Amino acid sequence: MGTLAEQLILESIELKKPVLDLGNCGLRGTEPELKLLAKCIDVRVLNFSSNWVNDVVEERFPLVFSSNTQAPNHLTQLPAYLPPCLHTLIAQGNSEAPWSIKSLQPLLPLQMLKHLDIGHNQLMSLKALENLPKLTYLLASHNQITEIEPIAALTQLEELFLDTNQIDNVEALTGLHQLKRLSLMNNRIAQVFALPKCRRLRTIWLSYNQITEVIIPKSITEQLTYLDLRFNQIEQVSLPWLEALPALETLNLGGNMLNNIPAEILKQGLEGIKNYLVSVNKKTKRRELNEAKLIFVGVGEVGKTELTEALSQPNYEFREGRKSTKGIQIKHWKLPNAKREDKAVNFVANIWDFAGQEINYGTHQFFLTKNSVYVFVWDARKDEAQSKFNYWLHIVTLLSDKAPIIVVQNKIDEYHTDINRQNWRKAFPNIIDFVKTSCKTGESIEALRQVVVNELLKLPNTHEIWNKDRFAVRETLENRPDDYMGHKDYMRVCQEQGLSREDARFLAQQLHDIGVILHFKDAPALKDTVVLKPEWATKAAYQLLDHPLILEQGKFTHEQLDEVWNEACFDDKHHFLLGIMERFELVFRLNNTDEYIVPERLPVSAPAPVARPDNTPPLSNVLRFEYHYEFMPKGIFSRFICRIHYLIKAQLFWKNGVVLKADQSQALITLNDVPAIKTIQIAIWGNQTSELLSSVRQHFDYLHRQLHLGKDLLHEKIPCPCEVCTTGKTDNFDYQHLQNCLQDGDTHIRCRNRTRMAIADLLHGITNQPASLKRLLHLIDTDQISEFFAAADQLGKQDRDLNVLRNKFMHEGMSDYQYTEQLKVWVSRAYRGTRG
Ligand SMILES: Nc1nc2c(ncn2[C@@H]2O[C@H](COP(=O)(O)OP(=O)(O)O)[C@@H](O)[C@H]2O)c(=O)[nH]1
Ligand SMILES: [Mg+2]
Repeated sequence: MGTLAEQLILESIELKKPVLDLGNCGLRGTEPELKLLAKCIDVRVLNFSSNWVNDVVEERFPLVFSSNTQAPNHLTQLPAYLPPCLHTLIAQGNSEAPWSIKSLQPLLPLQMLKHLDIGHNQLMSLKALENLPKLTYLLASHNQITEIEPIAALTQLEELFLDTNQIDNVEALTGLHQLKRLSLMNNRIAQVFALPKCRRLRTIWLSYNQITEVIIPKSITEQLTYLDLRFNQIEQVSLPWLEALPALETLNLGGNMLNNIPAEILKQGLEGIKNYLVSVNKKTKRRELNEAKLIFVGVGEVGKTELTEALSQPNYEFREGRKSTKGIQIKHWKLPNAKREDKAVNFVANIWDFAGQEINYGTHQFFLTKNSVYVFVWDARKDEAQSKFNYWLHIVTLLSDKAPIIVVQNKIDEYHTDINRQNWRKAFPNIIDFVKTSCKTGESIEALRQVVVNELLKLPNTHEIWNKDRFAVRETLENRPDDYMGHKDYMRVCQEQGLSREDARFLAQQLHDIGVILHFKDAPALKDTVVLKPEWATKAAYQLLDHPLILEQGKFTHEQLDEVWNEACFDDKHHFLLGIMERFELVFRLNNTDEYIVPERLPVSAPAPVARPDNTPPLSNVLRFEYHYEFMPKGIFSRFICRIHYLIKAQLFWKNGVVLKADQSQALITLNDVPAIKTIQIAIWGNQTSELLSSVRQHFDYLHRQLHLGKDLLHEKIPCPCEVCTTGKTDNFDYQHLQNCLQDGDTHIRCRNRTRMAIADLLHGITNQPASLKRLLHLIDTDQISEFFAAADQLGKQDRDLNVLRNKFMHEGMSDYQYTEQLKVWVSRAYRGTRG
């Protein structure tokens, strides 16, 4: 009887067994009986080890044990002869007592070999493996390998284990496109380590090296699910790095010197690490907005522009007689030494410097925004009336929703005087301070700067937290040289900076609000363009309003715009700019003509047919209504004309008046802005006076609302129609008062001329609009066209005209200015004859 090994070999030859287990046979590899192995032509699997890893299952290593029970083997070499058709060879030494195989030479004839386990030996070279291209599994851990160049030839390799060797260079692995698992634990891989480009790599063990950074080539990032980096010298893990590994399920980072992830987070595994990095990232990516509008207002020539220079220019020097500019100038001013709660802040004030020309007041209402600080400048040589204290303080207070105002008396080097500060402050509690300055001598400029900076820092919206990507978008927009860009282009910029579409839209609104861009998202004709330089649009507006042609006649044609906007910067944008003008209600297009009207620039006197007194019926047959303003914002009447233009009768309009016609009724509406209490008077005659009045009032209601004119500044009046009042001393009843009296059960009231009037008669024809009408008009005003049609249907108001309009909307996506006007005409018709 020979050795156990001999018995097992012979048995396997005889029985043609494919698996030959020679583990625990006390072998050294040099025994003569091992020559018999050459005859084992049926053996596919040959084992010499006491135990081995059969295969890796889900990153675990289940051990298989030899079924023999003699002394463990201790091979000093591979047997010189091996079964020729071997697929799998297990020749792994014991971890406590490594073997001493040094050469793989005997493997050379094994062209079928796929699986080789040669761990815990004394291999220094893998050279012989070059000739075994069919290998799919190689375990050569715990050897003395320094070089793995020969492995480059093993293109079928799927699993490669080379732990505990002396490898420092793994370039040879690039190109092993079948490789799924790679283990290089405890080698000499140092510093920045680029993972080999193996497309199918899913699992990598790299622990116990000296890696400081792992670079992940794009080709493998899609697949990688398991990455073990324990006990290296990694100091930082970044979110982008993690995000480049979308499939990663496990990341082991223990035993590194990470300085950007706390230990307790590391324990939470990949999800915990990711969440942590995301939250940190958000925090560091965010900062306060710290930006606001600083708006200078006041009449012309008081030194507004000079003051903006004095405040914002570090090396400012007063220069007499600088040329004044038209329109609006916008400057970006980085506040010096701004501090909030003792912390320095980078704060930018966008200074809006208005030209004081009276004739441009109409446009101010669109730029006097909330969340801004105002500086109202006056010059002591002009008194309070000349300086239009009342006007500016009122308009700013109304439109800005009581934003802080600093009242500055400038040019005190020439003259100065005192005003009753208490009174002004009582009327306008939002006045923060009164400062007296001189740009010429520099007096109190620093004091003014302090007050201004303080107020800017206090504005609540400047504390708003913004993401860095939003700032990035902003910066991109600012660095563009263009005056405007397409909305699509804007969205692309946002997308590039990582903003969602919704964020991008919201950002546009905010940038509009802080005065960085102009974007009219609610206006279909305008929303496709984002104005990057608001000055560009205002310049266009002033160029039009101040053009000799318009100053003379108050009107122009589309062709004439080529002359008005003849600069290259306005090319191709006439239509858009005209749209802005229409939107701002500075201009309207005359029904069915190519003519545009600028009401503010129309002649003051009425055309002849209106001026003739016999044109209107006796006052007793006229329905009258009036608005009395204790404060009247400029441009209100011109805007009304623009709004109501679709009812204008035969070109009967002038600067302070308009004649309307609707079916059988006519209206004469005039502005009287001479007296202290300015008035707008409405006179309507014909068959359907009540309906026409209702249309007219709807527009005034809208304007009053928009200008924040409340009951304290505005009174609705009904002129007394008694004979005495209509022929001589006129009296008015307060509309609200009449309604109250009626509600209290009164039936009659006496006018100043002692005529007893029935309250019901006085109120006859002056109905408040039905809520449904208001709603329809509101939907049009706010560009909710689909909702408008739905509401009209719900009210049962469909007719042929509405269907025509609806089709237009559905098929052409119409909802430009002209179109919405048509809708309004339809509404006013639909409501004629209905009582509130
Ligand atoms: N003496 C004097 N002149 C000033 C002062 N500030 C501005 N000016 C002059 O007043 C004129 C109008 O100034 P400007 O800033 O263009 O006024 P704006 O129309 O309100 O912007 C210019 O000639 C300035 O040089 C000042 O403090 N003292
Ligand atoms: Mg100026």
